[in-house]
Amino acid sequence: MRKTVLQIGLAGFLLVTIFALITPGGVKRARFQTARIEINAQGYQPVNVRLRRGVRARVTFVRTTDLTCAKEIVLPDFNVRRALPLNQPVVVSFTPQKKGTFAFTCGMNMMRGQFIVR
Ligand SMILES: [Cu+2]
Repeated sequence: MRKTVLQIGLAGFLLVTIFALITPGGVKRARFQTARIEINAQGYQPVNVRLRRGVRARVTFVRTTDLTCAKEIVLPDFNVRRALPLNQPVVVSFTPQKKGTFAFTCGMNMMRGQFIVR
């Protein structure tokens, strides 16, 4: 068994990394996908993040500024609310089960980004 990294690049969107398992029979099965979102003075970077349905996602949020109100991260559709200490990466894990767009927001629902699940 070997772990490989497949990278999917989509113009204007974050590079999402899919970690795949290659079985002895050569069948590729995605095990998890990762994304990294920085919260800086411009807001969420990137603000649109593509994910694949049915694959566990590990999304790292790292807040690098004190200039915005985004001191918490909320994923309402996935029952996630986490504090974002300055410069400390916070990994949120969830599995998107449905296609669609799913918001991530600050604690007051003012700053918004979205996961685009396909
Ligand atoms: Cu806010």
